Amino acid sequence: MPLVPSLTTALTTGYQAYYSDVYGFKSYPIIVDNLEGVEVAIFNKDVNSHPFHMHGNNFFVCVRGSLDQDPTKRLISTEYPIRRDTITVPPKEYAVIRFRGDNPGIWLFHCHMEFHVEQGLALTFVVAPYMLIANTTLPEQYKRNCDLMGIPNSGNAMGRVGLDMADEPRGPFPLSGF
Ligand SMILES: [Cu+2]
Repeated sequence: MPLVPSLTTALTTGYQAYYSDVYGFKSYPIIVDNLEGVEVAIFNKDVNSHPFHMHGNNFFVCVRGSLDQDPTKRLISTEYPIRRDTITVPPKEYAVIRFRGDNPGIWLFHCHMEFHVEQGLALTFVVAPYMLIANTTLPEQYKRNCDLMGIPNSGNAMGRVGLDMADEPRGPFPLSGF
C-alpha cells in the first residue's frame, strides 16, 4: 500500500500529480488525460479465472476470446458492446475493454479475488488529474480519519515532497515462465 492514499497525493503534489512516479511503483499508476480513450487488453495465461473490476467507470467489452483462437474470430461485436464494471476472464482467454477518461478520479482496476490484489493483480488509473485537482476539496472528515490512522495528509506515496521516492519498495514483478 502507498503510505499516502493516491487521492491525497493527487491533491497535494501540484503539477507533479501528472507524474506517475509520485503515486508509487506498487500502485502501478496509469495517467489518463481528460476524455482520453483507453483500451486495456487482459491476457489470462493462468489456470484460474480472474474477475476484473473497475472503479469509477463502466467499460465497453469489445472482444473476448481464447488465447488459442484465431484473433479475427471475435466473440463480441464492437458495434453494440456491452457495458460492465466487471469482466471475468477465464483461463487461457483474453478480453479487450475500452473506457473514456470522463470521470476524474483515482480508480482501481483489479481482480476481485482480494488475495490476488495482495499478490499484485491491480493497477490504478489516475484520470484527468488536473480536473480532479480543480474540482475536489477533501472533507475535514477525510483528513481527521487519516490523522487518527496515522496517515499523512499530503505528499507522494512515500509521504515526502515532490518526486523524492528514495528507498521506495518495489514489486511484485511478473511471474517467470509465462
Ligand atoms: Cu484473480
